[in-house]
Amino acid sequence: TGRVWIASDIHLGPGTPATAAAFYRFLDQARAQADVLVLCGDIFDVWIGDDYALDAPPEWLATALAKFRQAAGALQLWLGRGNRDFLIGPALADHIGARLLPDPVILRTDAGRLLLAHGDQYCTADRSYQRFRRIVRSPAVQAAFLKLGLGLRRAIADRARRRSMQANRDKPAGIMDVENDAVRRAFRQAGVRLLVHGHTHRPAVHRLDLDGQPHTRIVLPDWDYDHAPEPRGGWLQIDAAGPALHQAPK
Ligand code: OKV
Ligand code: MN
Repeated sequence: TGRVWIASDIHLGPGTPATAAAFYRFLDQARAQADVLVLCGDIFDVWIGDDYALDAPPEWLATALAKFRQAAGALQLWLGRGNRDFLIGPALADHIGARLLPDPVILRTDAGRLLLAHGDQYCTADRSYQRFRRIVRSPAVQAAFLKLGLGLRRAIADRARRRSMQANRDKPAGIMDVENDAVRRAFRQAGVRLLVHGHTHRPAVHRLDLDGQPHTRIVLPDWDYDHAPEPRGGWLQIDAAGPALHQAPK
């Protein structure tokens, strides 16, 4: 597969121009240095349907789509969806020249097989989020949502985001992280020794023993050059030498 770069949780949107600029510098670097670029969810902070992006995109989004297309001209671009942009569909993937990935998915790399996931599915202690997830991931509910006009979809999204921010304020930090049981289950089911995910915004390399074998869970960083006290972002590089986390330049 050559050199694979994996990034997630960029949360692109209209209000984060510095994050977008940093991420576009990263895309230029990926075009020059990587063979495959995998984005594994929450690339966009809000996604209410591909039609919204393709019919008359606002300027920040038109720019983002052009950057993705340009990247996809030079390398293979694989697109996973997250808990925010889970409504991304084949129309967007087509438009930017990307391949949509299932979540989770097993990737074969020069460093062996790995399980790639967004990560929200392992946050099983957050029961109210998992309830929300089951509802909005149901195909019937999604089809109904996508039939609504854009104005109504936008209003529902704004409301869901406000309610979620209120709810998260009252949640202890621990329940917003992944659960070890869910991680162990995922390892056993996939039969791999390496799990890569984002979502929690707690970048780290975790080592754990499972059935007497060493396993590794790598958590990707989120990107924030607009609000964080220290700009942050980064990616995982995987080649024959193994996985290596890289920090994006300040
Ligand atoms: C994404 C999250 C908002 C978390 C709604 C059906 C339904 C899709 C939707 C609306 C919201 C995505 C699409 C958004 C993620 C939030 C708030 C919390 C924790 C429906 C299908 F049920 F209303 F009909 N949505 N948007 N949250 O604004 O991008 O992940 S969103
Ligand atoms: Mn996420």
